[in-house]
Amino acid sequence: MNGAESLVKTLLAGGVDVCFANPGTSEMHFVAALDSHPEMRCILGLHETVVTGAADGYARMADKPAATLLHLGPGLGNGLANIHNARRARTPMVNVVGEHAREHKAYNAPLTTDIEGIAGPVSDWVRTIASPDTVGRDTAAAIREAARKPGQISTLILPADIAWSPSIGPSEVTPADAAPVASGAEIDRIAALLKSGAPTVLLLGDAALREEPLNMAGRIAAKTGCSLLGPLSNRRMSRGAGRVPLNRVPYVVDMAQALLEPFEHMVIIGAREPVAFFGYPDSPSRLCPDSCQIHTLADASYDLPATLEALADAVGARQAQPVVNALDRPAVPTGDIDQDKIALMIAALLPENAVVADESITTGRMFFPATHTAPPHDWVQITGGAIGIGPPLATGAAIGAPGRKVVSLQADGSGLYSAQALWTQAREGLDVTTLVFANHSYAILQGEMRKVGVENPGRNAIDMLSLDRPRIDWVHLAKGYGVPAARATSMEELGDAFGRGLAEPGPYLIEVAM
Ligand SMILES: Cc1ncc(C[n+]2csc(CCOP(=O)(O)OP(=O)(O)O)c2C)c(N)n1
Repeated sequence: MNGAESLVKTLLAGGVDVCFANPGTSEMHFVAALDSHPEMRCILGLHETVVTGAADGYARMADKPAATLLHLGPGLGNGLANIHNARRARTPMVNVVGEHAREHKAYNAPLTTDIEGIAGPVSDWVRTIASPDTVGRDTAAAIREAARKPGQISTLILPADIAWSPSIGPSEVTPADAAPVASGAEIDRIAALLKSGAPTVLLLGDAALREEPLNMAGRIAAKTGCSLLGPLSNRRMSRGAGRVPLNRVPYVVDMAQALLEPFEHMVIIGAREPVAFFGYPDSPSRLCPDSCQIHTLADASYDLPATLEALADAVGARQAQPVVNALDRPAVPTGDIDQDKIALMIAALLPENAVVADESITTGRMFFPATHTAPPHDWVQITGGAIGIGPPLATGAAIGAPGRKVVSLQADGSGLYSAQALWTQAREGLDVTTLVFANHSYAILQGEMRKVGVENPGRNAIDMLSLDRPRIDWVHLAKGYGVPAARATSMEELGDAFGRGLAEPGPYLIEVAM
């Protein structure tokens, strides 16, 4: 057995059986090893940003890591933005990056780079495999580190000669250590705070946003009168009918400040203190009022469901009835298309148990209120602010959640960073219905420009923030990648096309004229 085979066998032994890939020459022995293991599902992405974004979407839904296969430093570099997003989401991921054969490195061939240097800032764990006999052990360590709560990025660098040399074989993967529960003393302190009646908000993040822990938080809120809130950007939220309604900290600083203003205490469970996305002149970075005390009961590395259960017990909330959303399917709106009507249409038509992948940027800023009452669904979104995750995220989510419809809510500018993920959706026959909000601009940045006081932008600024010269035709673009598509210019057309996309298996794209 060679090193590459040891690596594949160890991945499989560790439950990693999906590999998103864009290989090159230095990875050919690894490709051959993958080929001799059909139990590993290999999925080609036509750019590394598709590979890493899809691995993120997969892990968010499958609750276990995928592997990626990336070609030396430049391949890894192409995938960095979505590795960054995955790290912000605390998604587990095992990147396998090919490297030149060790002797060949000395000759400074064209693809030679400092791979560890490129990987370091976006990885929680990096290792270059040093011997064919440690491949199994190093791969097992990479999987174990990726699985460390709440989820980490492992990057394993595989020199070509180690891939092709004889190896002692795979290793067993030992499970990651159990996550801790908040201490009894801390639980009691927070319970006393909640019982005091002081205006308090629980900020819930990460695993606390799944159905059961969210329900437990709802019981605590029902019993104590505290408020519940989620961070702006989240890996995965359980939403819809029967679930506890949860709004997020708004993007716009004034709105966030207004929402947080009344609270004397913020209790953090699986999140971080909310801060503004950017700094602005004369605008704060922290969003809570200075008078608000921040209490971190548990960061995301804790066992959040068990921590919420312990807190519920401490305030006597186990039997309390949480407020949950009732199912409400509004009629599909008619007439001109606008953001509020799109939200209502989603609530009207979203299938039960759908997965919503959200990179809708400006158009989707207010999608949450109207979609609380849709049937139960999961919502995954861009987490690290690096745009271009939407099409791959939806692609990976569809592979990680087979049998569930994925609805991809996509801003046009962001979608163009990784539109070729549509080809992977077509090739794999993935059940993804994409709505592209075609405002033909970087609308969010036009707003940011106004915020810095530029009311009448000139030619350079207009050209940097608009996409309409020429307009991109998403219907042809999608069809070119093998995805059937339609354009909607009214709510009637949009409702029909969305219904069609949801009814038919496989990918479908609708360009929504905004
Ligand atoms: C990787 C990366 N490059 C650039 C940016 C800067 N940026 C933020 S939003 C944006 C444009 C978004 O436009 P679009 O996706 O069309 O959203 P809209 O606001 O129009 O809905 C850009 C370029 C970024 N956030 N991430």
